[in-house]
Amino acid sequence: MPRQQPSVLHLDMDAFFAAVEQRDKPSLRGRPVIVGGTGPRGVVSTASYEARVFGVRSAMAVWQARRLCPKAAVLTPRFAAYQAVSAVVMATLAELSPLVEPMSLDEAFVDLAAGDSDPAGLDVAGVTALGEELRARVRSRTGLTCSVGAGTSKLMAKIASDLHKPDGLLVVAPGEEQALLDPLPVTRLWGVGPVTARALASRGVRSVADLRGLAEDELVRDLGAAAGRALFRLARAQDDRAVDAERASKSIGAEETFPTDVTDRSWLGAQVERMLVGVTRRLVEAGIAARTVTVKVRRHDFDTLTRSHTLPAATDDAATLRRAARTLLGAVDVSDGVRLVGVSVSGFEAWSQQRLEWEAGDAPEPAEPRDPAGSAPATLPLRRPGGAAVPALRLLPGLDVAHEVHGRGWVQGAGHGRVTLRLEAPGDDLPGRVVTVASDDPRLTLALATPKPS
Ligand code: TTP
Ligand code: MG
Repeated sequence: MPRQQPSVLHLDMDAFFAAVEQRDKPSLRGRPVIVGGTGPRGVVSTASYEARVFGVRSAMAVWQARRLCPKAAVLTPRFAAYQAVSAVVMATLAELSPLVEPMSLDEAFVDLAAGDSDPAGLDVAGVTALGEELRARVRSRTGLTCSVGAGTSKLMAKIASDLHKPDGLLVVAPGEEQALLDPLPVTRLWGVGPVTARALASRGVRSVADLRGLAEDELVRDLGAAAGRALFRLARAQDDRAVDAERASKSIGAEETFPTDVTDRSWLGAQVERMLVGVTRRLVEAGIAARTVTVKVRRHDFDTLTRSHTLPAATDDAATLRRAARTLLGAVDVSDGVRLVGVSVSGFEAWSQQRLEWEAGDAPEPAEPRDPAGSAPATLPLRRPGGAAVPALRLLPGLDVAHEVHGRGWVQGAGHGRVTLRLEAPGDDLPGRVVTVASDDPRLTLALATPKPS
């Protein structure tokens, strides 16, 4: 029974990592900001809207992004800060309903009908008012904007939150679903990856309306029973997936069905690697690491097999996950043709420890005890008490520091034995001034926010 009310809500923070950086670094407000890997092969996690104007996009190489937008501040991610904001957002959503399904740090579905709101209040006017109230609460509690969508299904809610982004709200009235979907590209539907999109384009299918021109058995013939039927239904706004508070924690994966049987192993390997890029991104977004990699292959005769490998330690490192997936796929016989490949990761662990090590290199244990409640930032000395520099402690741009004389700030740049600090810190309203000190200045400490124990 499809829902009669727009009671599925989806919230997604705007330019999430970059927005947190602009909030915590007043000098960057209104300016282009790129958050990503700062090393030579770094990739953009996200960019502020000021940087997107120049064409900077998630997953682009940082060198390319810098070329498009040379004025942008390029910052290393501060996961602890993002996770703290995420906890506030998820708690705000939990006030609406007990049924919240987090999809990543900055995104979640809510089933409003599972809450104790008056069912009569879940009409378009009621959900609109609720959505505006939610957005106001998120803004006042986090200082950040989000976009909210609602509709009669997860599909509609997710598409709606994206359509009026940033800082928008869209409630899709029951009955309006098809009109909204029809002009959108098929890639907006779940499960339509680049391979499927190309196969559909070769039949002249680009929009959802075009897709509705294909009969169900044509789609089933091209994509297999499961994917073909699912796509047929999604194109008609038929989506009865429940909001599931438990799902998020089990596994993250992607799979794609091909229009023809594939025997080319290297092509299959390339598809798995492509899907793994998205899977790894979702791991990073969720702030977690995975221990187990699973590859799934459906053969021409619909015989499906899965192969898993468990790593010695949980990781969110793309190269490690790729090696494991490649080995797994290499052990599968594909000579008779393959209809579907998928890859997923599971066995999650909180990222915190790994991230701290990553941010701090091989630094020794912090000299000062960390606040066990996890709220106060711990600091790491840049020199051991005896005076020797801690070589692996990297002063990456964007990280929070404290200087005995100059006070709190963040690393704007470092090199040639010097580090430039911007003297402003989370909670400040006005831009701070810039100072340069020696990078082995014993009065300088790196402030690593300690994540709350999960
Ligand atoms: P998104 O919600 O996809 O992107 P966004 O919040 O930055 O921008 P908007 O929603 O306004 O379009 O992802 C949330 C965060 O996840 C993002 O801020 C950074 C991280 N992320 C990555 O690390 N790599 C990626 O490729 C993407 C897309 C996101
Ligand atoms: Mg977002």
